[in-house]
Amino acid sequence: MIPVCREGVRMNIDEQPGSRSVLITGASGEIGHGLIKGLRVHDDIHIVATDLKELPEDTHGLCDEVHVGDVCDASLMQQLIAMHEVTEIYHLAALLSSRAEHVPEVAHEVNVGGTFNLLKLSASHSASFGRPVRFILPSTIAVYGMSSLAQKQSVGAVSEGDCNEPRTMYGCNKLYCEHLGRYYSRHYRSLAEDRGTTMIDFRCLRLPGIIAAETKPTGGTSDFVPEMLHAAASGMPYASFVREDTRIPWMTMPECIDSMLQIGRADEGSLKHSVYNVSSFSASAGEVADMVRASFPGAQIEFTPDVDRQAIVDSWPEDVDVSSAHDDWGFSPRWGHEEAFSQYIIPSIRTHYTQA
Ligand code: AKB
Repeated sequence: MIPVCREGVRMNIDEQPGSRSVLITGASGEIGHGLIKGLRVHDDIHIVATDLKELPEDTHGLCDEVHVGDVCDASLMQQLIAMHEVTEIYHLAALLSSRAEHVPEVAHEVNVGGTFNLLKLSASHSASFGRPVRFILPSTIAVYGMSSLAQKQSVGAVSEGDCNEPRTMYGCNKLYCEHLGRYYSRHYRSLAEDRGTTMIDFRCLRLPGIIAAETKPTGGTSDFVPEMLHAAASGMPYASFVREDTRIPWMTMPECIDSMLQIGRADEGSLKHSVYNVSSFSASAGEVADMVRASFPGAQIEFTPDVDRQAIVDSWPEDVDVSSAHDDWGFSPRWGHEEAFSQYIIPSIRTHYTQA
């Protein structure tokens, strides 16, 4: 379907009549869990969640509708978007970096194919309903690629335009999807006579490693820190697959959810870019192990690096520059390194395993 919006008129989703209808893909994953809870606080939001897997009971009950299905199934996605008159999409479904290196072609199909389908359907939906669709995509520090460990250790906090040479399929997929989103929102069908005004409002966050107390990640290469914490809290030994000096940027899950909601609500006029770095602190595996041992004195942590996974993390930056996110939409981490552990990670993970 061809977009038929009015030439020169860019409608802001926040000025539209009617309530918000949000589609969340990959909703049963770690971020979906927190995002559904965060969005539910607003009574007037209609939440439609979809995933290949059934949602856990606690989040299922917070959604207006849940569909078990594949994000690559274009007719299912079209049906969901049209039937629920979707105004916003949080597209979380993806194969993460470690999983994707086992099945790179499948990763491409899901990570790129799924995003492409949704962008195309959003453009067509916004045209037929005459309303913009806000499209929020989590991207990743995996879009960066350091050429050597020496570069990683000397380059400092990288800005969005730096070192965009990803090593992994996941990083390549996400970098391309960032460009696709920007293309659909700013240049879609730029030579077509009837192109009208694009009505995809695309916003993207480059997330660092995420640490959650209530859920455990799977399939990522930043999993060494959350795995270490969950093992210690549940009294299990842990062998880290990266060296002690391995450093990347991090953020806690509550801050990740806050930043997704914050960019989702930001005033369109203030967003100078479509892609923003976010992060709260930078820490090495060894520094985290020290904090874990201080809180769980019996913790058994050893370091037995896996050459291939180590190479992936060595290609990611030690830190990212978040000044654009701060300047354009007010991003500010809730906690620094020590506070993140003392105020959220340790108490929440203790509670989680006490109640389990
Ligand atoms: C992964 O490890 O693949 C993700 C990421 C850093 O995007 N957690």
